[in-house]
Amino acid sequence: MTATIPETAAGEVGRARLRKEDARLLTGRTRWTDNVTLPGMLHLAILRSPHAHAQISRIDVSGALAAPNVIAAFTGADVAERQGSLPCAWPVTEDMVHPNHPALAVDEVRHVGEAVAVVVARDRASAVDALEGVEVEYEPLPVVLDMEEALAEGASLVHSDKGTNKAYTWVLDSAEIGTGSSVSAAEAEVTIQRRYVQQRLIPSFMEPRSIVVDPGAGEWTMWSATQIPHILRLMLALVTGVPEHKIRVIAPDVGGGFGGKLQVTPEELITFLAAERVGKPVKYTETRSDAMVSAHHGRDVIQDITLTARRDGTITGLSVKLLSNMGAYLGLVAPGIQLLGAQLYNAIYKIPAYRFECTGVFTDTTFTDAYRGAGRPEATYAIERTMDELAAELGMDPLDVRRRNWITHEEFPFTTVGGMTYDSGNYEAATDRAVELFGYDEMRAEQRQRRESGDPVQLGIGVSTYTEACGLAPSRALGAARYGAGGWESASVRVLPTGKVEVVTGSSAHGQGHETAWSQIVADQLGVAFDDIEVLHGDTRTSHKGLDTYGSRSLAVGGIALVMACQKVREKARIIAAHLLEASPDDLEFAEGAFRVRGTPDVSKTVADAAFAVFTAHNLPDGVEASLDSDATFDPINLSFPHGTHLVAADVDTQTGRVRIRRYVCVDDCGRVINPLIVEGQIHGGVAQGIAQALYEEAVYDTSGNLLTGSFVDYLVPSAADLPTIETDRTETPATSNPLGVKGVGEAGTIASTPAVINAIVDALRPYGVNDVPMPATPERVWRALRDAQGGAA
Ligand code: MCN
Repeated sequence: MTATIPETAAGEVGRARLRKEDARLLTGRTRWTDNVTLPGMLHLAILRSPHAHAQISRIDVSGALAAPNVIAAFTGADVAERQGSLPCAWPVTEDMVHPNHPALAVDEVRHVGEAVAVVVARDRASAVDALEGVEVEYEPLPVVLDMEEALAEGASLVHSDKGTNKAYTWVLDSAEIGTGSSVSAAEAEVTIQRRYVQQRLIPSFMEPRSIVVDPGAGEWTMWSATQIPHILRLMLALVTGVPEHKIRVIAPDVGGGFGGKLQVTPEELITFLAAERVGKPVKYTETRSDAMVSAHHGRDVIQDITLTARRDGTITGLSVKLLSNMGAYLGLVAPGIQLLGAQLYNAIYKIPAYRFECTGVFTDTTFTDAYRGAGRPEATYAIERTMDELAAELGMDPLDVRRRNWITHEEFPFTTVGGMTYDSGNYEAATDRAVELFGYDEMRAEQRQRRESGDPVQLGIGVSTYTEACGLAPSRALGAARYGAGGWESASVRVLPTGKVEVVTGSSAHGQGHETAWSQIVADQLGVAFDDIEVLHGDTRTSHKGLDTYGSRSLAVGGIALVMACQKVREKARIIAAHLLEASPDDLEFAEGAFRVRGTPDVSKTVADAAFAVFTAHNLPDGVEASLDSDATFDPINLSFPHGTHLVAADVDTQTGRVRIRRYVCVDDCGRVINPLIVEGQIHGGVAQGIAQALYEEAVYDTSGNLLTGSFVDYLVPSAADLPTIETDRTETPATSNPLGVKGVGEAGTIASTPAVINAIVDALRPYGVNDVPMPATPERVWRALRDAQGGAA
């Protein structure tokens, strides 16, 4: 690694700058995919399966073709050869069962909402209306929704040709990888055994997915509300056979993704196929109800966890067995999602023995894939819930049982039983600060008092001391995990003749504020004004190389590529400035955006001076090319490991089951911070999503596989009014694996918050015999948990 923090910083990094992208986003002066309108553009509507599993015995689109304004209508059978299979890029085991995933069902449907026919019309309303003219006869087949039933002998099969509903089983054993002993040998004075269920969630991005495909004259352009324009282009080329250089993918401003737009979707391929058939631009914009049944879902994992410990609270072993619902098909990275958490069940603790096993299961449901946190919220939930159970079993304070087991700050770098090497962290500092802000002792005193007085509204205190692994990379580690791509990121810096700067990044922001943060980094690196920097992204023509945005990787990987590109620009500028100053490059120092000869502070040349000299090229040193532009690619040596402590005070009404979060205090550590305002916003959004899982959101199917929560009327995304004030603070323990010392933050809030909330509820109700409440902890469920704990007499 060669990049370093600049000799002098202009002080942009660390400033709480308002986001430069917000003016256009908030006033609507931007282009979302659905605003893209092209001459002659047609509109597409999709007929979706009402059955969870059925044979398509007859399908006829002639009625649709006869409808007004309809240009084309087709079925899966019509494109059976052409459509190939949607990709899954993470074959986690050699023997993983990988069924064909058609964009349009050909002869069988496997979940409600699967696409079966397409109508292309002059306008959207005509296309939607014409769907009524498509006749489909289905022969219903047996439906399997429950993962354990799906794995049982004689279960009906989602893919009959595969002979099994098991996609894979993946194992990590500390005794085998040499990071610990075997769990079977672990000393067990106390054993805590629990089953936790991560309910199915629906990533509720604000902007539904939208796609426009222009076939050009063999020069394809796809606009898509996607998180992954680069991966999408590559996959489109592989699936359709259109040469990669003939495909341009543009992700204009994208209204949120949360992992839900980390996908090569059936709808993208269908729109491509439609444009190909009609030879004209075609647009598809989904309704919210379409999104709920067809965009991939998240979580849906059953976790069996066993923790052994000594009576003094020291953990001796941990084993975890997961069932992970894949849904009907394998999403782009779905099989690997739980693997992203596999090495984090051991969390911040020193654990001598560990075993992890995950089985992926097919069911007749919408396919699942990444959702904010992806594997890490699941891991954190299970271990942080179990730590509280251990504390309760031993009569210890939940914080004390954590303190007894956590890695102390002197012990970093620390290689965990899961096989990761945490480079830096300070769990003591974050926890001490959270305890102080929260007033932990006073809260416990109030809790005691309310317990003693028999207050019908009990106070619960929830703790979550999380860490996570993000900054998705390094490429070699991803390769070792059989992931289909690398983990590097790229950046280019172009200094224009007037000294203004264009930055091209391979990351693809969809709400994270990269234009602002990247400008702050470049401003400091080059001594250029913040407003003189333009960040370009999301278009494979301007940014031809990138691996996009997910896994809280953009700053810790893409941001470093940017630093490296800036450093190359500075070195080129130094040579030109030295020439203009008639000095040796080695004698120059760079400060406040200018090169000066050491000891001669009055004469200087800026990066802008060098840029103009490059533009005229009248007076460049011999052998120096007329360019200040630079590219860089960064592939870190390690992931980054943010951490923090979240504390929740919840009032739980023992008569109604209602939970009210009274205080939410979080102290997070994402290393060096580029923009504190963005970081705080990310934590706020993440915490809101984690609370949503704990208290509100759940995708529910009926026994026939119909999604009962198919709109926002039934799928409860909390509003600001449902959420508490989130009190944030930070500690800063720089990462040692990158030159900026940064760690990711995009998912941290979600990962930390869910167990903190449920721990608070269970803590309130423990005196009543409650030791778990399923998620989402609705008033009814809390009330039932209380009633069941009291032998049915609440
Ligand atoms: N940042 C910073 N200092 C740090 C860490 C981060 O200033 N030490 C800033 C970064 O510069 C960036 C933002 O925080 O502007 C998030 O950075 P990072 O943690 O690198 O995460 P990514 O940019 O890669 O974003 C991905 C992450 C993920 S995985 C999900 S899911 C998610 C999230 O971001 N989806 C989001 N946040 C989201 N925010 C919005 N508005 N919409 C989504 O869909």
